[in-house]
Amino acid sequence: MQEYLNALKTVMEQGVPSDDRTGTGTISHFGMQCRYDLRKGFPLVTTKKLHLKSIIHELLWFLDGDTNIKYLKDNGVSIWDEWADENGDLGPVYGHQWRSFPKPGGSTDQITNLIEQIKTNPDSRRLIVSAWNPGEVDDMALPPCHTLWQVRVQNGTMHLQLYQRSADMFLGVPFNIASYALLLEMLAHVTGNKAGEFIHTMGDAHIYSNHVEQVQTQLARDPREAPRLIIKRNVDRIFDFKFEDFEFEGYDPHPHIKAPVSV
Ligand code: THF
Repeated sequence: MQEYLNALKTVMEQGVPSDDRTGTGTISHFGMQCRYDLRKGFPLVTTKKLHLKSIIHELLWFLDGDTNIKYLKDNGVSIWDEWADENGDLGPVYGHQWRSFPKPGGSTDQITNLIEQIKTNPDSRRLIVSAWNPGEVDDMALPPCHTLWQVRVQNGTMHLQLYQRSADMFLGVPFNIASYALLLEMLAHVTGNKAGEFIHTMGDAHIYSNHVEQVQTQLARDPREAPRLIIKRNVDRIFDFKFEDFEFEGYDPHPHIKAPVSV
C-alpha cells in the first residue's frame, strides 16, 4: 500500500489550502492516479485498521440496487447515516444508477449489461458504468464521488479504472480502494477472468484540516504485508455473492485511528 501512502504524502506536501462545501477546510491536490496490482495481494490499508464489514456490505448494497440505509443499519453499518432522510432514503444514488439508470420509457441495468458484454465481447473498450446522471444529481443526498468506472480485459486479465471526482484521502479513500478492488475480484470471478490492476484516478484529492494529525500518525507507521482475498465458494452471478463468501487472509493492521467525517 505504498502507493496510497505516497499519495497521502503528495497531498500533504503539494496540496493547497482550500475552502470546501462542508466548511471544514482541506489541503487539496487536483488530479492524481494510483495503481494497485491485485496479483500482488489485496490492497487493504495496513497502517490503520479498516472496518471490513462496512466495505463489503456497502458494495453488496450497491449491487442490489438499494438506496435506503435500512439494509446497512440492519447489518451494523453506519457510514451512510449522516446523509439519509427521515425514512432512510438517499435519493437516486449509486444503487439506482448502476441497476436502473433511467432512459425514456424505462431504465438500463448497467451491471447486467456489463457482465453480458464482458462475456460476449471481452475486447470491448466500452465496458463502462456511470453513476453520474446529470438529470438526477440534484435529487441525490450526495452527488456520486465515484462517478464512472471502466473495465478492460486483456488476455484473460481484467483491469478496472475508477474516476473519483472528490477523494477524502484519510477516511473515504481506504474504503474506496478496497471496495473497487473487491468489485474487480467479483467481476473477474463470475466472468472467468483473473483480476489484474485497480487504477484509481482522482479529481480533487484532499485531506481535511481535522485529519492532518491522523495522517501524520499514519505516515509514521510501517506498512505491513498485503492480505489475500479468499472467495470461499464458486459463485455464478454477481448478484448472488453474500457477505460470508469473503475472507481476508493475513490482514494484520496497525490499530484503528479515529477521525471525524465531514458532512
Ligand atoms: N463524505 C466524506 N466527507 N468523506 C467520505 O469518505 C465520504 N464517502 C461516502 C460519502 N460521503 C463522504 C461515505 N463513506 C466513513 C467511511 C466511509 C464513508 C463515510 C464515513 C467513516 O467514518 N469511516 C470511519 C469509521 C468506519 C466505520 O464505522 O465502519 C473510519 O475510521 O474509517 C466516500 O465514499
